[in-house]
Amino acid sequence: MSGGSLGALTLTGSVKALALELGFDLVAVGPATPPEHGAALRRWVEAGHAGTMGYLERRLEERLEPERVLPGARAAVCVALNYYQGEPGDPSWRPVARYAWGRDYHDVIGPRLERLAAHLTEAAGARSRGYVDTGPVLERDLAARAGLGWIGKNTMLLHPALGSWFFIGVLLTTAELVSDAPLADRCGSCRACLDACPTGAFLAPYVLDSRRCISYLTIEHRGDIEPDLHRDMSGWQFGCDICRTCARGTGRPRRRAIPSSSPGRHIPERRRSRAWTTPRSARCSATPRCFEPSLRRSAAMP
Ligand code: B12
Ligand code: SF4
Ligand code: SF4
Repeated sequence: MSGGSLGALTLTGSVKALALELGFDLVAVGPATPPEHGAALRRWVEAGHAGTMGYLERRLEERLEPERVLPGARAAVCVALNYYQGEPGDPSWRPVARYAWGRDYHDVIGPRLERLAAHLTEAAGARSRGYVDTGPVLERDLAARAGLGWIGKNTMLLHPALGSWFFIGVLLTTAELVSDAPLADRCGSCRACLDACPTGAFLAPYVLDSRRCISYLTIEHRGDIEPDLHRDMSGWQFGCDICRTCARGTGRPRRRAIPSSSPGRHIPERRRSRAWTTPRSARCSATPRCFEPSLRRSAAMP
């Protein structure tokens, strides 16, 4: 941690302790200033790499400046929730990326961020806003600067103990907190994840063309998928974990055994029956945006 008054140090210590108590695996604090790689984000959007994810462009200026999201924001409390679970007991889960095996992570992380916000209000009268893939916040960039992990060439945020198998939550706050130091890059000359991508989605290190990414194609994309890409999609039906398996410096990922990330049974059953209609699956998994046509199309792929 660098600098800071005694009050800020105490407050930082207390919010971090509460984050761990709430079940987050990691917590780190960084500044809420414009993200370090904002220019890369702008170039990426302008080049069309976001495909049809128009929300990334619509709220670009907010992504580039946290102050626009929360006026007076001074710090970003960044948390990680491990979702690694090894191999699925039921093999019909294999074509579903691990992040979608459990309860909807927004529902798990969001309320915990609210608890952190309430603590900062009570202790320091601060205003805070929590994000977990839910707003115009460049989460990996802010979290990397806070020291929650380093950004790998596959664009994932990685941590030496967890690999890239974790969700990120970001709480922007007006509270004065003490920042942590960023972690050192561990990729070096490795490029295993880039070479492993079956659809050639990486145009260069740190540059992913969503339009070729299986995760985008099976979750975000609406409409048909080019036959050439179909062939390369290695059977994935919802998301993709191929570039997630990074061994360098990350040790063996720890298994998570909390209810929030235990696979339910309804999703594979529904996939088999090709009748993914009920909103219940949306409530119980990380698949809220996974509506019927996408799933039908995935299930029908050769
Ligand atoms: C849009 C989006 C996607 C898109 C685009 C992904 C992408 N790489 O851009 C698609 C649908 C493909 C996708 C897929 C996945 N996603 Co997603 N996604 C997002 C979302 C909503 C925005 C990301 C974004 O702004 N992308 C734009 C690009 C330009 O930004 P970026 O990926 O962060 O890239 C940065 C670096 O490359 C960096 N950079 C550029 N040049 C350089 C150079 C150097 C030297 C360095 C260090 C950095 C650097 O600058 C860029 C801008 O900050 C975030 C949530 C959020 N609000 O932040 C979740 C998020 C990134 N996704 C997440 C997850 C879990 C996934 C999947 C693993 C799901 C799956 N299993 O299928 C895959 C992973 C694919 C991958 N390799 O990224 C997690 C990532 C957690 C983590 N540990 O990193 C997030 C943070 C959600 C969350 N709250 O947990 N996702
Ligand atoms: S596989 Fe290699 S290049 Fe990719 S994130 Fe891991 S260390 Fe970095
Ligand atoms: S998630 Fe899969 S398709 Fe997307 S970049 Fe990684 S390996 Fe390639």
